[in-house]
Amino acid sequence: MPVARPDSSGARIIAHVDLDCFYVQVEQRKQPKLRGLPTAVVQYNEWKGGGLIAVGYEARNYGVKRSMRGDEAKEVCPQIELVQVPVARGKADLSSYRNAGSEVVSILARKGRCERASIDEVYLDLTDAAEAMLAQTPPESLDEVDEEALKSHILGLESKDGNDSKATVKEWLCRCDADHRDKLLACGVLIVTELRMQVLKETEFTCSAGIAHNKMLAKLASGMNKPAQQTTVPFSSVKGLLDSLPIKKMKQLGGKLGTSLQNELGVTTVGDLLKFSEDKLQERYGFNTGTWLWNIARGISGEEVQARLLPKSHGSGKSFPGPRALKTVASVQHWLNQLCEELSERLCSDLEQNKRIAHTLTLHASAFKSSDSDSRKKFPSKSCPLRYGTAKIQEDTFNLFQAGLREFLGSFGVKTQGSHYSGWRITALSVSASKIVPVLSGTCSITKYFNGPDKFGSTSEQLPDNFIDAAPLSPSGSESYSTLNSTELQNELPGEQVWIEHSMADLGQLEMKANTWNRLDPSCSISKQTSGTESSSSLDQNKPQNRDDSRMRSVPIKSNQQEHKKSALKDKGASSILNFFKSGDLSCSSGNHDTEHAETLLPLGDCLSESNKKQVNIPKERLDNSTGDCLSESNQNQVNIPKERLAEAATTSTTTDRCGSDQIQQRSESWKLRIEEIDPSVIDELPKEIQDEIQAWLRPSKQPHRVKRGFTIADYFSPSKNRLEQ
Ligand code: DCP
Repeated sequence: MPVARPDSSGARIIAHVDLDCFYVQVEQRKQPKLRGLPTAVVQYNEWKGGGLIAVGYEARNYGVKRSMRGDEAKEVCPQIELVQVPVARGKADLSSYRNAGSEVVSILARKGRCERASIDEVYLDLTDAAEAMLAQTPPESLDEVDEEALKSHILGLESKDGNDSKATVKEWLCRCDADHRDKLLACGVLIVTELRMQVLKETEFTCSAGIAHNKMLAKLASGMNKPAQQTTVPFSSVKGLLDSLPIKKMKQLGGKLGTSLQNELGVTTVGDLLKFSEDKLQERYGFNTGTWLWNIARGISGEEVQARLLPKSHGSGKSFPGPRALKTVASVQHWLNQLCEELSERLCSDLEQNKRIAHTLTLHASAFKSSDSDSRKKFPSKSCPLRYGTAKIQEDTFNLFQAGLREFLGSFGVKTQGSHYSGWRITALSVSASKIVPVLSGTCSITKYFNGPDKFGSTSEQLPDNFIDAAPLSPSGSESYSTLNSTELQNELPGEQVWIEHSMADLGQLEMKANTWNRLDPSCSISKQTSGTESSSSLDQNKPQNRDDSRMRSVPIKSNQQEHKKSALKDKGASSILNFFKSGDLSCSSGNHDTEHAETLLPLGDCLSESNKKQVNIPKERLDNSTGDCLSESNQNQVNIPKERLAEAATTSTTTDRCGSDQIQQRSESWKLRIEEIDPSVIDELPKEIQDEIQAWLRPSKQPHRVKRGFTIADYFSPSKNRLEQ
């Protein structure tokens, strides 16, 4: 459920920047001859010309929509240029889009705190820049205002007395008698104009933007005038904007909560919410959600722009629709190996370029039992601590798959010996790496992080627990692709909410749960470098522990808890756990098993560039010796972070704004692709509203929404309980 956050006392200037028909622009930059021509990008699936996933504005003018297949698009626009998404390892390869997005982020981050919300969307907090401009060169002091800024749309502003719109905009921007909020907003308009022009100059991409006093309003505005335009929401226009905005178009109201508001309170627009008191909304939806609803009806949202320039997870996935469903272990393993290879490349690249390490490996799959294709049972997602090196990731992922498969089949009452039962089909696979944190320089170097076998072998709560339980898995195993979507998880997994939210919110501060941080060397002094809310206990730093001692334990001493788990693990991928305890990777080409627990630190070799080799060492046992796969693909996901932003760049967040406006209506109509055709690898990086929609599709079998009773204890015992039960 959404939670209200207090709005900051002063006026903020927030921009939401969204690249126009993003994949198309990337392809047009690659092939300039396509510029100006009706163009669309199609999925890697050639059936009927492939599904369109991005449509250029020239093609939109002919009526081409994202919901169409290539053949259909050709019917309405015979001259359309269809470009296929690049392919690598038999699946869509989004790296060129990711890299292009990173180029844009690098530019936008020059002016303010910057949050990369999806592959082509960014939030900026421009408050400081706007305040500075207002103090030094206020718009009212300008003789000339840039032409591009004069093309801005100011919501609620109407041209008067035959003035052309540019003159009206200029007048609005340069008013001396405007209040402080509007003056700041005018500065925001000028700053965003400049940024968009800079993006165009340096990358050749056009983007659109919304500028407002909070994220929610900025996001609503950015989609209103596309392409290559910007829209501003002055405080005085907020009511007008929200009054007519369909409730389902509002952030976090596209799903069950929005449906409940429609069906049970008769709310059709956000403005309709104004009819209800805060008490009434709280009584109906619980304290937090009630307050949140009351706030959004008034355009109030305190959600901060989080400083996050880099992706919060890496994923690689592929779907196998219809007859292409996988039905043998060998075929699953083949595809998992491909996916892991890609994931490993991206992890190494992230490590090299951004000095970040991921902690958790998660496997998601979609499956059905061949005799039961309508089944609502989901393949459980599985997670374990992530070990670097392609072979290790492949091995661990395969073990996760086997554990998931046993559980999946077990839910049908099928007992398997190994994977001999063959009545299953896999329709999608994806592997992801999450809990990505920066490697701290200084006392806690990456050397220590990766140090040795004791990370997985000497503490009581480590791998076995994580391996089986740490996955964001609902009791029914119905989790799908949203490991990092805390909002979704919040709705689905009340019991796990705290864990998810905590770890998401604190990634940058390295304040993570003990089961993750147990892997850290106890001598590491991270807590001294963090804000330290939980760090000391999480890191177990006070426990005196001699690294040499722990190294000597080639067989870890198991606690009672581990003993207790042992038998269960037999059925749940225990072999991989044993492999974790073996620090020498069998896949290492050196094959030197004598060094299993040696602490010798080898340079990362090919995985790192020369300059980085000096700084980053990884013990032999944590590396796949085929380090050639630890590529140094130049520029992959690299963001040139302006110096002044570096300090901010370590936090993470989720962003869940939704669009409003007519254009947004069009968008939602255009996402109606068939779910089985969606490549899971793309989902995490798509704009949030698309992710939400896909998540909704992934849960078709869910019970229709029934508002939960007893959101708070008070609600549960309140006299209204009976009413709520109706
Ligand atoms: N995308 C995708 N599959 C979808 C939807 C989108 O792969 N079902 C990709 C292609 C898009 C990119 O994500 O180019 C960004 O999606 P947007 O919704 O921002 O749409 P566009 O950028 O293509 O167009 P617009 O100018 O309307 O924002």
